[in-house]
Amino acid sequence: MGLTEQEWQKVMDIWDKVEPDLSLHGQEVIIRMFQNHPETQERFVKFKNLKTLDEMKNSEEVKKHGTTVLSALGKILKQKGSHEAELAPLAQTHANKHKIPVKYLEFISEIIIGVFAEKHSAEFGADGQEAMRKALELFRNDMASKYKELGFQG
Ligand code: CUS
Repeated sequence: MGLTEQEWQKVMDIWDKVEPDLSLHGQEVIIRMFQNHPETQERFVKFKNLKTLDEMKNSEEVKKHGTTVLSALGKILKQKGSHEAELAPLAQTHANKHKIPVKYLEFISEIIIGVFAEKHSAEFGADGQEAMRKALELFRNDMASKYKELGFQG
């Protein structure tokens, strides 16, 4: 289930490309998420009212949330699996407050890989994508165990 040192290195390599422009990447991820999986948009009161693609693109809230999501994820990935301290509070709020099922975390993981691959096709090849997929799986599995401890079916 874990990643090799080389795989973590690939994850960090792509993160280095993404990090200088977290808000742009985050915005794309959130917008694509809402477009491909409209049910996810319903989870957030502040996003429910956004109807058109233009409204989403112009929304400061979407940009802000995209940055929040990717910075949280970046902090976790940098722990290379020893992410207990970073993950616990996130699991807590997502189980109890936002009620984000594991399924939605699967959606967002695939979208993250898709957006990064589009924006950085040269640096983020099949092996990099595979490494990132494994890292995000690890993240989701640990979120799922925490959800269970907290009594959230997820
Ligand atoms: O906010 C947060 O934090 C989360 C993320 C992580 C990674 C956990 N989210 Cu938000 C999520 C989601 C969204 O936003 C949307 C849809 C789905 C999911």
